[in-house]
Amino acid sequence: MAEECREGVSRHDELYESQSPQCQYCPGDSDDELTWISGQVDTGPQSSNGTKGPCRVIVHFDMDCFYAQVEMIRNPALRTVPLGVQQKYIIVTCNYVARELGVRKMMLVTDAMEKCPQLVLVSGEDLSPYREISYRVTGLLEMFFPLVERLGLDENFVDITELVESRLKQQMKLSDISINGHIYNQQPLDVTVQNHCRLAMGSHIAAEIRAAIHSQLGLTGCAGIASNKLLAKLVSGTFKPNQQTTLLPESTVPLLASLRGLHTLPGIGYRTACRLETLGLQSVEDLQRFPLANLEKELGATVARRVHSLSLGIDPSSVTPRGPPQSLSNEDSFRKVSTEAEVRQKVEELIIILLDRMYKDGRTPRTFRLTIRRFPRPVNKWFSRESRQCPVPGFLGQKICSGVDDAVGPLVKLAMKLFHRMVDTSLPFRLTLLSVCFTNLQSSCTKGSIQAFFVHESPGKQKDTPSQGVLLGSTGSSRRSAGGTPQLEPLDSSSECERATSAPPFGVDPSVFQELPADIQRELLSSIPGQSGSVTPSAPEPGVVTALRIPSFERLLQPSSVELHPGREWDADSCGEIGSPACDVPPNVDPQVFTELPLDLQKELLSEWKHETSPLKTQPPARRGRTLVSRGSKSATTSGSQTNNLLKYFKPS
Ligand code: DCP
Ligand code: MG
Ligand code: MG
Repeated sequence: MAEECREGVSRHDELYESQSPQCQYCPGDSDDELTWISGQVDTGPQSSNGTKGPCRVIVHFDMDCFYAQVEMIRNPALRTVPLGVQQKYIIVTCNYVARELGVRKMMLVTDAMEKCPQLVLVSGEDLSPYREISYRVTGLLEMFFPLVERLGLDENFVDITELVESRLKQQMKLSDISINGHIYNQQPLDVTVQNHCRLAMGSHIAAEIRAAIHSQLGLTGCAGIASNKLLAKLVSGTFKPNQQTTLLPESTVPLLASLRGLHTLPGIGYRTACRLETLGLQSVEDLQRFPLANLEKELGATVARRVHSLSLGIDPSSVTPRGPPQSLSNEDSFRKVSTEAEVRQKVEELIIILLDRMYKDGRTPRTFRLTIRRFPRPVNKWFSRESRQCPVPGFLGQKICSGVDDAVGPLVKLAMKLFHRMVDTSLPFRLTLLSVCFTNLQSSCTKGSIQAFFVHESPGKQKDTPSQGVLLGSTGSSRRSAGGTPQLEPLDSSSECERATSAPPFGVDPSVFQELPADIQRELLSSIPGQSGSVTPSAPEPGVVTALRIPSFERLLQPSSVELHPGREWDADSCGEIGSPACDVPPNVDPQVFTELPLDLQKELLSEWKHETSPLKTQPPARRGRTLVSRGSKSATTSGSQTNNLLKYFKPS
């Protein structure tokens, strides 16, 4: 049944938006099931399970019946009726009114209707509203805590250690400390134990955060407070809905023992659980007792140790803000698509929705990928998807990020080209899934201008971040309101502002800016509202990280195989997959880099190249690709007449 559900509800894959190239699908559906737990190791207070030394305090938040809550916010009349959110033939979630009446998450619609004939169904096929609210929740948390990590659409980890410590310093009498909410296993709080006090203080902060999420966004949710991410996640769903539970270190063992099977341990997905089962391991206790040396033989040292630690409740991984997703995709599954026309139509539908998301995201995609799944599935279901990808031509990238509709046609053409690389349409075929995906997303500011070559982003700060001036508090600092209750404060960004250096427009690396000739500096300045002509100091936006997107040396050193097709217009047929010859690119130019340039710069480079002397064009292939313009190309680098040639900005100095 579980497998069937996963098949039927392909959009669940999108829940786990790709934050890294490897983490495209949900944890249990890939090799990457340890991803969320395998990040950096925390270097703060060292006790990962709270048994020795001061522990970290981690909160895991999980929204109640998330999609259903979003639907109830959109239509408050749904609050009082049993509500199911439907994708294909599955109820992916339902509100708690429906749960009281026996409806469960991931039930077949037919079963749910049988249980609860008055169940009201809404379609949950379009994930946009859920995604939007999801980023608002994360944005709200990020306003007050620097360490926030998203997990799926409705969960966040927050490391509140610093705030706990600062509040404890202000606490007059530790004996007054109590726990807000439930204590797992009803373990008595011992205020003489340092970590009990830390977690107890954490429970009050967690309650404040939940109250803030409710007052600002109208959402309820559960929280788990513990000494690491693993335990916080495990404990957060103990009491539902709209409640919170704190795990004191001594109750770790019973918490782990309560898990029903190995796959219920976060970080151990279906695949690893299967491998462990072949070793005769069924339960978390089995894994705890299994000799590590034997486990290492089966899984390799790294995975074995991690998995073994997890079974003991040890998780040193830090709460790692991941920033915006590294790819955006849209996919659909179906019983049968077996003609080229059907594929084209499906692909077009998927692309239209994806383009809208890409436009709202604001970044420019550099790579486009098409994924298919065939029927019957291959014997090894872990390799049931096939993909092909290609670079997104520069002009198309610009169309995409400027939101013009005519990006659909060229993208469909590109997708069909990729499709034909996988499927021989002269033979019968049957597909059960199509997915379109933009990856290699790059920030752009003033699109289509030189400004676009300077990254100007605030990682993790999404457009949906709620306005400042609302509530909450800071990490490491808290103040008391008139009533004496500690209050959270927004993070102070003044230190970021102090980074302002000299003349460049914000978002532009000052040292790079100063290297540019005056006319280009002017162009940059004039492309920014309120900054024209004169060179005046300006501060970066709070939290802004500046970086230069003019091709880096590393990228320039990547080999490229470029064929000459001067003067040819772009068309989908001439654009290959990554690594294959690109269309209309000057020789010695990394095609990927070239596609990142705005159209006018591409044209300018092309026309300059066409006017170059023959040595550049006849350069031997072995020397190509080291730089956008070969170091050895005298005509491009040393000619006095080339002083203001754009090409010179794309070579290492
Ligand atoms: N979801 C989905 N497919 C799945 C699992 C979940 O589409 N296989 C969606 C619907 C959920 C949302 O993800 O609303 C969050 O998943 P949760 O497991 O947190 O479930 P809910 O938030 O709906 O309910 P709960 O109150 O139990 O957390
Ligand atoms: Mg939830
Ligand atoms: Mg959840």
